[in-house]
Amino acid sequence: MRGLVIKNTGSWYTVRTDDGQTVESKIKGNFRLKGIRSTNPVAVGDYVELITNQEGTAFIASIEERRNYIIRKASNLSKQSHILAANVDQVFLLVTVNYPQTNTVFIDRFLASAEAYRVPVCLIFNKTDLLSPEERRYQDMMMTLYDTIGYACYAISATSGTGIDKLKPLLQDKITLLSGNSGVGKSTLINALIPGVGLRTAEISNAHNTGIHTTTFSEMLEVPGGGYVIDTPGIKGFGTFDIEPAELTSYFKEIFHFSKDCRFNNCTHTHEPGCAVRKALDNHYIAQSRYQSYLNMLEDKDENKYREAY
Ligand SMILES: Nc1nc2c(ncn2[C@@H]2O[C@H](COP(=O)(O)OP(=O)(O)OP(=O)(O)O)[C@@H](O)[C@H]2O)c(=O)[nH]1
Ligand SMILES: [Mg+2]
Ligand SMILES: [Zn+2]
Repeated sequence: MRGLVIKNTGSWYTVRTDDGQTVESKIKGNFRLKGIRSTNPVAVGDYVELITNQEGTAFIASIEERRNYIIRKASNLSKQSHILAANVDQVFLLVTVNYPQTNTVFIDRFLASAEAYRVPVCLIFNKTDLLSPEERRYQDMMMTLYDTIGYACYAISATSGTGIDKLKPLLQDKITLLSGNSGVGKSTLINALIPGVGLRTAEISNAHNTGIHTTTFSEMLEVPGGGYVIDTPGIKGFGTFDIEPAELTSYFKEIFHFSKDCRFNNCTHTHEPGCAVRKALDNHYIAQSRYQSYLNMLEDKDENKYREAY
């Protein structure tokens, strides 16, 4: 029997079968991504084949090939990875200028990883009701920057409802992954989008101005009128895998655009003469923050380690 994994709590996976049943399932055997150890070999969004048993539960016997997936290194320093979700049509990356502060390196690392799998990302700036005039100006600047690069940006308040109606049509008949730091309001936004769903939310820590990891497992929820959104646990950092410098350039859209005029086609845009990227940076066609994020990801290669802060 074929089904879609809609929830993952530890070793149990909730699967909605093609004929509309909901079956609690466990993994049979050993699934592995090529060469990568994953903390969750089966992810929300996977299509699986089930073997049901007499107790009404089932074994997951196989996974269908994934159209795409969003993967990051698990936040400890191990080689383990974590698949956020599989087979998604788009990502809403929730960011907040404050309460908590989302940093641009985190945003850019996420965007670059999504580029690697060609998953479109919208940036959703939440908690606009809390911003000071200065923070609002900063937000406008960020929205202009990312919009110019080619990422659609929306400003919303999940609690007051501002801007929510603009998001609703974007969700229709699509599978949308919601991601972002803990406390940015992912679950609150889903509660606003799907009446009665009642996801747990909690105030951020006053002492640290960060979320407290309220959502602990990923879950796919049905949107009225068609489509699904996936609520996920907040993530602190976004560690990526073995990306070559040439590849990395292509994951930063505007850097890639200018890199075509670099003198050397293996230019890393750090020290080489005739680098069109650094020239564009000097001329403010490329934002400093984006270039810093690019350098930050290049360093992964040298240090060969994941830094918790990003
Ligand atoms: N003022 C204001 N508060 C908000 C807004 N959106 C969410 N919050 C509050 O922010 C806190 C965190 O919201 P959650 O929805 O739990 O955040 P989350 O992103 O799901 O967090 P994790 O599950 O830990 O990843 C809650 O107290 C929400 O009420 C908003 O637009 N404005
Ligand atoms: Mg949550
Ligand atoms: Zn260059």
